[in-house]
Amino acid sequence: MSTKHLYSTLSISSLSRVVFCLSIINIAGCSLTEPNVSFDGCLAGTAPCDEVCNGEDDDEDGNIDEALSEACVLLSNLSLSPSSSGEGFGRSLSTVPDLNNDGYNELLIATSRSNSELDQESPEVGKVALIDGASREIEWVVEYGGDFGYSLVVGETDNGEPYWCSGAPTKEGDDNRFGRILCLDFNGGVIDSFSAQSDFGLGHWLSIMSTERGDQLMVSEPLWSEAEGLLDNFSLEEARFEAGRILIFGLDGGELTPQRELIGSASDQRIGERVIGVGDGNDDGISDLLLTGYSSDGADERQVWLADGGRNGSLSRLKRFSASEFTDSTFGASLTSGFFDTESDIEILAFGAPFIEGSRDGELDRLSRVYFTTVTGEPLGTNSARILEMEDLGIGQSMATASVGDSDLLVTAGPGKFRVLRLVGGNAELIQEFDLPQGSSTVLSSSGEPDEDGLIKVWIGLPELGLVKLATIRPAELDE
Ligand SMILES: [Ca+2]
Ligand SMILES: [Ca+2]
Ligand SMILES: [Ca+2]
Ligand SMILES: [Ca+2]
Repeated sequence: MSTKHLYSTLSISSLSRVVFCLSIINIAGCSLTEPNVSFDGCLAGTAPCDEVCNGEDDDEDGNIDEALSEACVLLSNLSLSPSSSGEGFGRSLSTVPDLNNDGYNELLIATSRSNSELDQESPEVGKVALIDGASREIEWVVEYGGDFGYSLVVGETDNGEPYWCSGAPTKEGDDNRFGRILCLDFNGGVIDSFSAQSDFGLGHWLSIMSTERGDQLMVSEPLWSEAEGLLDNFSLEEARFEAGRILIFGLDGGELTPQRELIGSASDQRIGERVIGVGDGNDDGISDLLLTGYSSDGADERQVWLADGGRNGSLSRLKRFSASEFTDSTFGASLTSGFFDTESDIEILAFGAPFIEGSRDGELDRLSRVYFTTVTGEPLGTNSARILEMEDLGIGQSMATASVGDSDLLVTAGPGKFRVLRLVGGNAELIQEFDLPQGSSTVLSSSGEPDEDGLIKVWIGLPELGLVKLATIRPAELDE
């Protein structure tokens, strides 16, 4: 029995404003090793069979993978890659709401150096490209120095206009400012920018927090050391060394306006290497924060904290999570939240530890893990994967939340591995797993609502390979 593959390659010709162009490698064809395929009469090629999750139209009604009782998750054969040197392509990714009203969300892809290659004495130009979600052609590319594109978020102004912001964390030219954030519109025009003379750190991590008054931009600065804050009424008796800071901005009337700032409550906390807004855990009506920080007693292992989001000034921790094993400070490498439990309607928080070193039967054992908890810090189940390559990371390196109707799925990845998870009554359940190409870290972004084709798109950046891959999720048909 043979499996037939059809390979075709399509290159997009250069557009006037395009700095690099993508080639799309589309490998169509059927594979008999896909999950859930029934090896019965279908293979004889005569009668239509029941629809199963395989990317094929098994029941021959013209629709693919429809009317299934479980979400159908597939790794697409589509890959996006730049036609010239692709190193750093996919360093950050963000799905964009449908800009041209054709029923397909768009995508921003950044090309920027990896963390280990950043050199603040020698900044490089980074690029961010807007890709049309339906045609997958490049609409425009914005270039900027200072390793622009290192971080990337998409938000909405209070009057519903989408915008995007990106960090340029390295020194600009000869002046001695470190770190700039630029916010732009979707024609590629700059709306506003913010820079700070900070020790290396501003622009590494950005996050959007949704509030009733519109989206707020969270900018973290983990190595911040000062006594004076950005806001007028803020000063300490003495400077806190590497306490870290999180700035919360509004984008009102085309200006980035700092609204609040949170600083580490003691030196050495380095807060906000990762931070996201989550639900209200302490019942004061204000969204709280899930973030990383370090204990101020000099311990090296990074922790994950739930913190009071209503503060202005010193951070107030509500809960603290840490691993008892050695994680090489990868604890909290990725954070997300969603309604992941099929049996409950409460918001669940998730964080990843892509490297955990322990021992099993006296032998060194390396694992990666995703942890689930609630906004009040109640521990729930975990999901783990064994790491086979000695120095590699595993699942939990990156995460995204995919909304599939009433509940959400957690998508997580690490070098070579991609998993889709959910919770059932607090216990983690594996929905689907795929191998990814080896040799790269992973970056994930999931579209919100399904596109016109009924599919939620999860884009997978593999920056060391200069490749962006696509996984699709078709939500289960709801029983009426
Ligand atoms: Ca069908
Ligand atoms: Ca099918
Ligand atoms: Ca569109
Ligand atoms: Ca709160």
